[in-house]
Amino acid sequence: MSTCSQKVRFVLEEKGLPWEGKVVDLHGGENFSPEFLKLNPKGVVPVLIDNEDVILESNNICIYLDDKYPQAPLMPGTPKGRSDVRTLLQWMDEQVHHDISACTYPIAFRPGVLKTYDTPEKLETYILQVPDVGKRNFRREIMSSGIECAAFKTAVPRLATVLERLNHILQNSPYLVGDQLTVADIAYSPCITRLDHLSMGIMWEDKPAIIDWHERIQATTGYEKGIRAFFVANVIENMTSKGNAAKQAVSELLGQAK
Ligand SMILES: N[C@@H](CCC(=O)N[C@@H](CS)C(=O)NCC(=O)O)C(=O)O
Repeated sequence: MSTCSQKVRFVLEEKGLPWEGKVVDLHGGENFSPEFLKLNPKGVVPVLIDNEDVILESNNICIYLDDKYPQAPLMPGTPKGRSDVRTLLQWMDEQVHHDISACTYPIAFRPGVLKTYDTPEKLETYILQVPDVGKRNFRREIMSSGIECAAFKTAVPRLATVLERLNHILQNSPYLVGDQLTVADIAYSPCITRLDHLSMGIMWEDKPAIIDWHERIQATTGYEKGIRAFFVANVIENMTSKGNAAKQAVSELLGQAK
């Protein structure tokens, strides 16, 4: 259910490339094991192993796959188009992915983490496994305050601004860059799916261009085989019911931002 892994599987399936998956138990901290950290010192998924080569960073992996396996191209044919895709991916790396985590963890994952790591000592041991010090603080804040934390309160209005921007693009174009599916659409669609699972659809219910675009994306082979086929029902049920409980807080944050 990791949004970053979803986009890589989307690309693999859209291109019809053969691949084998290995599930990494994030909740159990398998991503912090010495074996995994040897592959990715940041301790995050996805990791692509292509023959002997280890490729990191989901957006980078998508572009790598498109470069190396040119069938069903997912990058535009012009320098301007490619530059527009890279801009959207950079915004995602700088902010959007962080804000999606800042919604998912406080709303949906926090209760499960607090149940598994059920003493302050166990929780701190879990947090200290995170290689990045800034991310440790982010996780501590989320675990201590849930949807009252500053990260959540910043993420909701900031994601609303991103959705405004996407809506503006999609009012004039069937896809985020030009008239064909690109890595930009593939990178952003799991975010919409995640917010939807978190019962946060209020954020784009007045944006028909986003609704139409996402329907188009969901009808692709890549989404069907790379994302929907891997849905885990009980994880989605947990996100949706916890998201329902947070709906009021989300609409208040959206209201304050107007
Ligand atoms: N910038 C990285 C972010 C990867 C990332 O944060 N992955 C999440 C899942 S979407 C993860 O592994 N989280 C586990 C953790 O942080 O403990 C990418 O795009 O690949």
